[in-house]
Amino acid sequence: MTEIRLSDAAALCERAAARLPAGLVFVDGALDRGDAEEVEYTHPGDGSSLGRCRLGSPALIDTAVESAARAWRSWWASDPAARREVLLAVAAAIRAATADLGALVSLEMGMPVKTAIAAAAQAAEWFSFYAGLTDKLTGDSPRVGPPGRVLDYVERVPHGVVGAIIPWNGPVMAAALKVAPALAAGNAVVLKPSELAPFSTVELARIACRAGLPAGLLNVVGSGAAGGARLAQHPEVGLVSFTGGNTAGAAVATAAAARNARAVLELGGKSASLVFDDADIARTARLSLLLGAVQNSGQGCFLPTRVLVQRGVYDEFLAAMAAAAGGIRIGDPFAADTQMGPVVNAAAKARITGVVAAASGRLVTGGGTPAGLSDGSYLEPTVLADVAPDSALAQEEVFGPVVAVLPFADEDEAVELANGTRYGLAGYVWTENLRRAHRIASRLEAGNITVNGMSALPPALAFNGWKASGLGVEGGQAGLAEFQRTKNVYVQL
Ligand code: TXE
Repeated sequence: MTEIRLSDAAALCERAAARLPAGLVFVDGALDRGDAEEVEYTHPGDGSSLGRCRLGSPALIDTAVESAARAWRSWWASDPAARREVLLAVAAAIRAATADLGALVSLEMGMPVKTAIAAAAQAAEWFSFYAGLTDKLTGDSPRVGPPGRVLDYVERVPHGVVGAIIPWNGPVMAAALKVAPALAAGNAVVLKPSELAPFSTVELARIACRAGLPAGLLNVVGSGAAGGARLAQHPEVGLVSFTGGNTAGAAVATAAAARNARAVLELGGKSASLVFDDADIARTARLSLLLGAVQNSGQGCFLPTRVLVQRGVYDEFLAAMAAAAGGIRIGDPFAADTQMGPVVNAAAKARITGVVAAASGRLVTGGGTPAGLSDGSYLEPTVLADVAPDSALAQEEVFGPVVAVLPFADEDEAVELANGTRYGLAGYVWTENLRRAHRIASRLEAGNITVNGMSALPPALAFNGWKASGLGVEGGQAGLAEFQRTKNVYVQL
């Protein structure tokens, strides 16, 4: 692979466009053009056309599931060390292709290319981590009777075919969080990316296949809600792992429950960031803007989009956020120094603009289109202060570059505000006081708490949404167990 110079944005964009897969379906190791409606794709960075592609129909989901059903049994019957080596080879192949994978993500949904490349490298880490668990799968042998009389053992075995449904906001990482553990547990995967950003995951499957992953173990069908619904309903799909919004998540969970299949759900969030008066205000204000509104243009479920600031430092904090906003480099997602790209498409830009216009609260910075960026779907990082805790902006996910700031007096009020939404995905605590950090972390009703920063989703962690934010875990040993089921064998000796 020729060295890709990040300095040449136009060349990188052209290279990505030249690498767009010719089809949105990859089944049984072969690229296939879809058989459903045709979609016109555009690059959100400048509105340029990426061409027209056909989506895959529910019938193609059936074909992909049949292919996976054929593949998983021989995969599970193979030597664990051999499975480990295959997944290590897949990880290495992803690592060698991070620039191309990252560029495809930038092209299809506008993520700044450096961030997208780093996300592809993190996806490789997930494959390496789970490769290492592939030959360490264990069971139990409970003592259920006198020695020599009875032997009981509990095996942890794969579901067989796993359905994975992901959103558009970080498709390569969203895919890795599901595909790597599912394969390590012995399953085959049918992956249904979002119809808004299907290209990078088709390429991911092609890379895995070229690296030696047997055909049929990772099938990708670029499709819309109908394809996702078919996958969730399919009788051969033992577990559905879904990442996306609450509405679609509920539909998936209902379809799975109707046939006693398991569903793991990673849903939306309105995660609170609690800034105490002993935090480094200038640093915390800048990071709060970067993490909540600039990063992926605020299009992330676990981002700190609700910032609660102790009253004594409230005005200083807001002034520092406004100052930080002035220095953000917004623009071409392929430019190496870009910090913030466009939102995913024009419809999202219009929706988010409407949310800001209707929001209660005082506009501190942003709210419009950045100067000189009328092509594409760019928005300024936007901060609204004095937001009423029970208002729509404080309660509902925007999924765009908009942060709501609210004041609080003391720890009790901060915790009450933080826990005051239907969500429970993440929580952030900014303080130099160690006891306070752990005291607050223990009181927040969310599955993922961070103190003084944000993690890059290392594969060993347990990422899980509480309340309306999800069901089940992704990452670590707990995430592997989600892709297994137990079989108890009782032997009368
Ligand atoms: O979601 P959608 P989007 C959430 C985020 C936001 C949403 C944005 O909170 O709400 O995702 O992504 C498919 N049956 N998260 O707009 O519409 C659809 O084709 C089966 C949370 O993509 O929910 C797509 O592939 N499938 C997350 C996927 O579901 C259906 C991180 C998601 O689509 C379907 C990122 C149906 N009825 C975004 N309807 C987290 N918690 O980690 C749609 N789909």
